[in-house]
Formats: sequence, C-alpha cells, structure tokens
Amino acid sequence: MYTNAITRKPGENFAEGLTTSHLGAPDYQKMLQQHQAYVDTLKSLGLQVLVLDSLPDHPDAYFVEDVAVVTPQVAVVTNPGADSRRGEAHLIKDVLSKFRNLQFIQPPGTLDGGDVLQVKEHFFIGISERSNQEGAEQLGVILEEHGYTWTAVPIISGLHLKSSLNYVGVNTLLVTSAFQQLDFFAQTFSGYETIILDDSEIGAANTMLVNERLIMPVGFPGAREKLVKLGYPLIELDMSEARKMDGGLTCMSLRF
Ligand code: CIR
Repeated sequence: MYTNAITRKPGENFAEGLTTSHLGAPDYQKMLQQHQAYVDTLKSLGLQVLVLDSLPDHPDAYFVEDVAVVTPQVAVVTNPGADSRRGEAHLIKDVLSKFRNLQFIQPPGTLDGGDVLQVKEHFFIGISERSNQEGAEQLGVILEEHGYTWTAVPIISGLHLKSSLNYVGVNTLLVTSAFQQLDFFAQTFSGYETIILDDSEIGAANTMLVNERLIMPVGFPGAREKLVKLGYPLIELDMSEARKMDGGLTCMSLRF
C-alpha cells in the first residue's frame, strides 16, 4: 500500500515543456484543475500528498516521476535524458531525503523514471531516447543491492516504457498492441496475463494502480470495459492537458 506521494504544481509556462504530440495548445486553468483532481484522488485513496512549488525554469518539472525511482529501501535520483530536464533532478533531493536514503544515477548514465516499471520484486527498465544502457545498469546495480531483479527493455516507439506498458495488478500487464507485437515481448514478459489496447486507445496505456484502485484517463471506453474485469474499482481522470505535453497519470507523482 502506498502511504505517500510527491507531486509538483504545474507552472504557468508549462506549455513550454517538451512535446511531440499534436493535440493543440494546452490550457493552464484546465491543467490546474486536472492536477488538483489528481491530487485529490490520491488523497482520497489514503495517501499523504505533498504538492511542491512549480519551477519556472523547468516547465516539465511537474512530471516528477521522471526524476526519481523510489523503493521502500532507497530513492534513486535520476539523471534525466533530456537536456532541458536535467536540472530538475537535484531539486527533488531535499524533499526525498526526508523519506529515504538517496543514491544517484551518474553521467554518462541517463534515466527517466517513466522508463522504470516495477512489478512486484522485479523492475523493467526501458532503454529509450531518454534512458541509456549505462543508466539502466546503474539503477540495476542499486536495485540488486536491495534484493530486486531487473530486465532492460528496448523502447522503439513512444516516449517511455510506461507510455506503452503498465502493471494493473492480478499479474496483468496493460499494453499497446504495437508494443505487444514486438518480437521480444513474449519472452521478456512471459508469465504475465496481458490486456491489449486497441490502436485507437493507446492513450489508456498509462493507467495507474494505487492501493487497489485503478486510475485511468477518461475517454477510453474499450479499455475501461477490459479493465473493469480485473475487479478493481475504476477511477477516471481527465488528463487532456498533460497528454498534450506527452504526459500521463504515472508521470505526475512519485508514489511510495
Ligand atoms: C517530457 O517530454 O519529458 C515531458 N513533456 C513529458 C514527460 C512525461 N513523463 C512520463 O511519462 N513519466
């Protein structure tokens, strides 16, 4: 069960963050409302939620997931792969050190938390445009010290591993059909059940399991129908503005 979450308020200039999506210009007031609903939802599930101040010099900083990987034993501060985001990492140190001992991904290693998917005692680490092999290995060494195992996963499309794949409980992975068709998928993810998303609903891949509830983005009825069968109560949140900035549900918090 998670007891804590760290989030960060989106800044007024959040639209200056990195994006590859063509979903139109994001709206700040809507973003704030959606962020508040997100925070309120985590609180309603019993988490204590810290909301850090926005960082005007780092318009993507509210995607706090990317700057750390938190386990019960240690928090690993990452070295984000995008130049514009690198400075965010050391700005999370003070708050994280109140909860965990810290370790650090060191250059030339790069790593974004969005590429790190924990499934029970195992971590899948995406090697993407943001996270390199060196970063994955550094994280892997730290995780092994604490009894975890890990596997590297090549990310060929989409920003991060968790843009395409998430763990939704009941030994089940939620995955886009494109990702599921990659030749390494069956072997790398053997032993799990899969729920495969239609191509028109890849935006639902970033669904988040928190304290026996599944939080999913609104607007994906096909995914909803498949997920409801897992038996968890579903909560739908409007993520329209974060999606315009290539972000989703998991990106906006560190949960531990
Ligand atoms: C970026 O490109 O870095 C941000 N605009 C979006 C980051 C999303 N983070 C995540 O998926 N963990």
